[in-house]
Amino acid sequence: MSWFVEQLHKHARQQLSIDEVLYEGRTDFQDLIVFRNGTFGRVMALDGAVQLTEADEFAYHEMMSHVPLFAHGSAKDVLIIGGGDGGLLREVLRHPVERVTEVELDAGVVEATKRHMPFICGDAFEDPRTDLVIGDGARYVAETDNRFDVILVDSTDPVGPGEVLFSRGFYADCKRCLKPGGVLVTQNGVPFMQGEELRKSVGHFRELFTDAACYLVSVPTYVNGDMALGWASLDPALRQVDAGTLRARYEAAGLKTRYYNPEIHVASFALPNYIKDLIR
Ligand code: AG3
Repeated sequence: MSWFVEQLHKHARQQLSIDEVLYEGRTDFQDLIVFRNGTFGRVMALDGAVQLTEADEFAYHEMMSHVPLFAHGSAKDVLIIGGGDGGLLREVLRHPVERVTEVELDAGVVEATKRHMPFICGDAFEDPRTDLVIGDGARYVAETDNRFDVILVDSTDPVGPGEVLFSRGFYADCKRCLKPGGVLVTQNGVPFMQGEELRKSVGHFRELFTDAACYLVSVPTYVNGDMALGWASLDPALRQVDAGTLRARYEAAGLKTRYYNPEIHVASFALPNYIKDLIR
């Protein structure tokens, strides 16, 4: 049996058995592999880091989309930075949004996942509300005149091409692109292992936005603890929407979800003390 080794950290690694390699190569920006694993189904990794698996992608994609979208309640314009596999786009499109702009740097990620994990995006890229831009997300938010209710940053970790998506300048540009009452949500790593990353991001949010926080999601293949999703908004009330209001919105939307529900939405903002201390 051969093993895929994810070495994100100096003293800890994750190993997944490879049943079959479906694709392995180099895009214009990064190394990309898609393989099959007996427990997780199809797995996609970039530069040696697991990005998503067939079995557990629902947790991350549902929490990154439905928490900000149900908190907002009437988002029309959504921007996704990254997310080339289309899983997040798929979840966002389940809401009555008017337009979803997705800016992905690496066309190779879109192509490889469309081909080898087509069930992730379904027909999301063909939806008339979708506007896929292949380009640099940091540059996009620095230059565009478009404004958004919700901005979602579905990035890799802050090494390689994803690094700029954790900078203060990038977050400031995201703020510029938010409509009043808007919210920014970011992939912020596993705080037990990547505490500095979360501390820095939330520090920038605090300087730039009215409300700065993070919430948690448990994704089996993002190992060594819960993952943090950063939350930065211009309206503190968005983070305080109660479970009853969320339930009414969730039921009106008629969504069937496997991770998200209004109770977990509220609860995901409750943080263990070691994470509270990190972002204080
Ligand atoms: N992007 C986030 C992957 C982060 C993995 N990092 C980690 N385990 N520390 C996922 C892309 C899915 N659309």
